[in-house]
Parts: sequence; structure tokens; C-alpha cells
Amino acid sequence: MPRDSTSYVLYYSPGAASMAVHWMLIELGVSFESQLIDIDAGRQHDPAYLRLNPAGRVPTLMVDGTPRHESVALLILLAERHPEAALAPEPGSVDRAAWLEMMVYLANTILPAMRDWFYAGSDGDPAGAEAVRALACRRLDAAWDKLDAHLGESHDYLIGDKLSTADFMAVMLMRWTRNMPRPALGWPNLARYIRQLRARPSFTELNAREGLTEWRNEEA
Ligand SMILES: N[C@@H](CCC(=O)N[C@@H](CS)C(=O)NCC(=O)O)C(=O)O
Repeated sequence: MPRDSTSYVLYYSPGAASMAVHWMLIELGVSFESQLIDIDAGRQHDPAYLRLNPAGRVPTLMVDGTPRHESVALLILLAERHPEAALAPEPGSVDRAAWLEMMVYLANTILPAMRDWFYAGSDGDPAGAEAVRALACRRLDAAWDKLDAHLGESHDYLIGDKLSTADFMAVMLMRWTRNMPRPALGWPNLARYIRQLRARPSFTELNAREGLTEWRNEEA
């Protein structure tokens, strides 16, 4: 039986790391509340929000009244709580190891490089920000090379030729490259993959709910 999904409240900022979780909640078709935390306006530092997320970051997902954090962990948790949606390979299945490997790669290789690219000047010494950003770019280019080769010309999804949590995370991260020196759309297999994932009605709904107009198939 599906769980009582009204126990979810997503704290999000448009286009931020909350986007993958928001997308998955929509794709799952569960009901949930959403609360805007505008990070451009600094709302992540409001005392009320810091009580839910002391790091002052989005996303936070309230699950049965408890604040939970970390986008990749939240995707895994949602897959576990909604097995009927089959958005993660079952434990012991052929694709499980590849899925775990991909989720960890997205979380501990691509996401930190993205953080360095966007926050080098505020997380670290602004005087060294340019070098940090250059390294982040090199790391991200290598990651896109890897994922482009992984998809090849014939795979539409990252794992097991079916939609999984890895795709919500990967497409969100690829979206963040749109104004970078080498946007992910410049890799041929990534471009095909992105266009195919962006065509999902849930992605259109996600953009509408977050008020986002950039980086949609209609404008490509
Ligand atoms: N590892 C965290 C990263 C969260 C994160 O860095 N979120 C950014 C937005 S993409 C944020 O909240 N930035 C606001 C700030 O750092 O002040 C996750 O995956 O949830």
C-alpha cells in the first residue's frame, strides 16, 4: 500500500538542489506541501529555517514530521518509501550495484564540483576563487565525458534502460551547466538524454511549479 504522502513538506528554492527531489515527488504522484525558501533573497539563513536545516541549505524534506537533508539521500529514501514506483533497482537485482555507484558518483564527485563552481568566492577565499572554478570545470568536463560514454548512442536512461532516481539528479546537475563554459548539451549523447528526459510531463510541471522558463525543450 502506498504510504500517506501528505506527510511530506519540501523546502525548495527554484532551480536549486531541491529540484531533483521536487521532480521525483511530482513523478511519484504523491501529494506533498511545498515551501519556498528563496536562496537569492537569503531566506535559507532565517532562524526558523535554520532550525530545520542548520547548514542553511536546500533541500529539506519533512518526512513524517522530521526534517531530512541531502538531495541524493532524499531521492534514495523516497524510492525506498515508494517501491511501487520502481525508481530504484531492487536490492539483489542486476542493476542495483550500478545504481548505487551512480548515485554516489553524482553526490560525491559532480555535486561538490558544482558547489565549487557556484560558491568558490563565498565558501572559500575570494582571492583563490578563479583557480577553484577552473578546477571545478576540469572535474565537470571529465564527469560529462564519463556520463556521455556511459550512455553511448543507445541508452535513454542512466541505469537499466529505465527511469530511476539517478536521472532526476543527473538532469538537474546538467541543467546547472547551462551558463558554464561547456554546457552539458554540448555532449551528443547527453544532449539526446537531456531532451528525452525534459520531454516528460513531470518536468514541464516541475518548471511550472518552480516558475522556471529557461532550459526547456521548447526553447532548444
Ligand atoms: N549536498 C547538499 C547541497 C545543498 C546545496 O548546496 N544547496 C544550495 C543550493 S543548490 C544552497 O542551499 N545554497 C544556499 C547557500 O549555500 O547559502 C544536497 O545535495 O542537498
